Amino acid sequence: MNRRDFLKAAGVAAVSTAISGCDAQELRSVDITPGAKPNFLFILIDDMGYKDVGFMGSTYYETPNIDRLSTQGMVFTSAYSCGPNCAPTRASLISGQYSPRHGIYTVGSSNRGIKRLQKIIPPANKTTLDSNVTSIAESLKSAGYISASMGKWHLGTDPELGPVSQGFDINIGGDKRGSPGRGGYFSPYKNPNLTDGPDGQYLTDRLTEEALKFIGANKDKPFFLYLPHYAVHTPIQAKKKLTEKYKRKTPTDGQRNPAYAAMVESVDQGVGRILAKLDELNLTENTVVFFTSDNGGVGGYRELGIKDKEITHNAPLRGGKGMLYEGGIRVPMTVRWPGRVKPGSTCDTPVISIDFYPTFLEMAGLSKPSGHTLDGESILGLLKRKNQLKRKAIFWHFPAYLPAKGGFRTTPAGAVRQGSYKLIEFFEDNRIELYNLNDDIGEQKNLAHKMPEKAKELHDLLKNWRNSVNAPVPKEPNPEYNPGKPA
Ligand SMILES: [Ca+2]
Repeated sequence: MNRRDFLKAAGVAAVSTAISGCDAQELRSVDITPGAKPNFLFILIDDMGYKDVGFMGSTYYETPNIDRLSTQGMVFTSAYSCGPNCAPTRASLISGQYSPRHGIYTVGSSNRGIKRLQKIIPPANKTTLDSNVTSIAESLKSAGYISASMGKWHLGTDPELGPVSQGFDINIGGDKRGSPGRGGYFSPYKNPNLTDGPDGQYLTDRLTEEALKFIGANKDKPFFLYLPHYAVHTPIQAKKKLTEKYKRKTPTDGQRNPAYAAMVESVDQGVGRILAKLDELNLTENTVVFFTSDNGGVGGYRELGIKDKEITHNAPLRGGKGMLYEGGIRVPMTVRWPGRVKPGSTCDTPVISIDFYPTFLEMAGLSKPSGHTLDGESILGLLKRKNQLKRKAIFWHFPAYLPAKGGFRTTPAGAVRQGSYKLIEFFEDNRIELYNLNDDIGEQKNLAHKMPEKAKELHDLLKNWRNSVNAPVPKEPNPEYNPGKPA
């Protein structure tokens, strides 16, 4: 049975049973030659849900190129984003740090939504990444890499706070905004960092073109291509012909939006063209390709009693973008590195956005930058199936409100995952929820009362971590809180 059939048969959930980690059996020892620097191609899809690709079990969306990529490398079934929405994850990726260190907890302000329903005052949120952070691009630049950011940046605008300010040699299309320019996905884009193409050119295709040009122009030097597509974030705008195709297709597993499916397929076509380019230029062997998302899919609204907001469907996961339930933070992820990573391999060890920075450094044989804390751990040992990670747990801190129709997608919260257990703490009322993801990936059975010792163990871990990173926990009552007041 191939992996896709396995995932289908197992309903995806069962893949997380081997939570202890990747198969320890080693592939073949291909040691990294000191000084040999691989290229890095990092494809980051915006808002792509855990099950929005074929290799994670979707039968509605069609992603043959991404699926092929996944069969040539390792799939991580417990990959997480640092934030349940865009900006915090991106800041963590670029800095290698958990959100309390860079202060970007959410998108925009931390008190979004109806103020009279907010019980506590959340800490202020930052919307830009400090230029004094030693970014991954700066670390790679000092080792001779040329780097480009192509697509959504969302952490500030050049020259002070955009990709170039953080060490990227090239910035195409990225600034403080979290969605495409005023023109949307079709040219004229009205994006100040992207020249318009021919009328009607599709943004995903354009970013692919730019990626192909960059790879061609830099085939002889080590490069880092950060390709954070604007897709598949709103506005949901797709090529008409592709949309028509999905209109004729029967929805499956709650995935039913033809235009969104077409956006996913355009991403897939772009990935196919880029992989073909690597083949053509004989760069495949020496290029590590990462594919993942910045947060969960826009779904999980039905549980909130909201029917019309769901764009994709994250089942079997609970919730979606903007929540610390698995649907908001668990993402698809695959890594390909021919000769180093066994084709068709799977890893269930939890990994998270901050792990990429140290992974790049280890793959390139570089030491950690001085004076800059890296919170993650290199996953190279997992990829080579040599060793497990040293850390005990991973953490989230989201002290912010995110609105949903008449209420909230989330209230301020934090979370920890240790082994198969995950604890979520909601700061408004100190409510604790504990789940065993091993047999409850959908987070339906709160074990907090049944397993008080386990709950305390994880809660203590979370509190200790918050102290270690000076995470601000909101406690102050909101004087405007007045749920009885008419809207
Ligand atoms: Ca996002």
